[in-house]
Amino acid sequence: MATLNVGYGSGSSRLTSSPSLSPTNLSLSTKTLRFPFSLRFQAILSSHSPFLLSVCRHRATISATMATGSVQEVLPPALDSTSDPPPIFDGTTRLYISYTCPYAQRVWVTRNCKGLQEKIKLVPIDLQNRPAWYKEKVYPANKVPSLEHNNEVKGESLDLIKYIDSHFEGPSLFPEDPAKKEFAEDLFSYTDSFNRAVITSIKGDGVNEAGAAFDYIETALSKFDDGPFFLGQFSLVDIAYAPFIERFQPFLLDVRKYDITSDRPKLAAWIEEMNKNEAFNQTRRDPKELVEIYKKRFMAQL
Ligand SMILES: N[C@@H](CCC(=O)N[C@@H](CS)C(=O)NCC(=O)O)C(=O)O
Repeated sequence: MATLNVGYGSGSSRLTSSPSLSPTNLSLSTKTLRFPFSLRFQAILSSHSPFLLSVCRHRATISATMATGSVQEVLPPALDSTSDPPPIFDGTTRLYISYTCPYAQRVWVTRNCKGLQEKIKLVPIDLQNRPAWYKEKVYPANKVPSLEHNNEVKGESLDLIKYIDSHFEGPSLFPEDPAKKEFAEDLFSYTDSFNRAVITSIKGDGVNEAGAAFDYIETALSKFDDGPFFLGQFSLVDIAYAPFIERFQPFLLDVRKYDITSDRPKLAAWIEEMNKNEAFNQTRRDPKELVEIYKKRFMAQL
């Protein structure tokens, strides 16, 4: 069974390997050390020599979509009600996140995939003890994620991943092909229904809604056969779903004994590919922590 519980736990200050490090993880870390093949390097190569890029990609046995995580970023501690604000609107591009928010994670992964770790500064917020200045000075909606760029602050994760992809350097994470573009929009529109359906099952005592939602995903993953991702090749659509599936899979397995990959070979393959994506892995939490968060949030209401 493919599983997303690889266990790249991250503390508030640094990503560390969790005690449940699996053999898959070990090989991923080795691969990272052996092939420090940054996306920025790939972007330079692709503009100068697409052929050389493809050779390098082949040699490194990692695709552009998996590569950016090769630099292990030291993560800053989350800011809380006692923390001073950063020097807002000083020209720095800042991505305000919470380390445990799946919506913020979408934007964080996009930033990592494009190799923008130095261009877009992460500003983690402690949502449980939020600094007042965040609502007052940064983002009146008082949610994460938000992006401070060019003297403006924008929100909404799906808008932000598209904004970052089109306004910043790095490999494009969205296809040109009109059929793929159209399907991408359908899948973006489905994300909220997908999350609602699974959460309905999580709150209830059956898995009917979740099962139907994962069947929809399995069918969607079958549409293009030029790769294991939603649009064939890796794209923003994968980024939109990954943080949620990262949470749903271990929760449903642990609490409902429901394996989302059973009889869903496309989903199993997709999860396996996502597990190789270092840009994503660098944003992940220990699955046990994610299960506990969901138990507290949803099962307390039962
Ligand atoms: N639709 C928003 C949802 C963002 C969202 O709900 N973020 C949560 C954290 S996961 C939040 O900031 N909650 C704080 C609050 O609602 O007060 C998006 O896609 O960015």
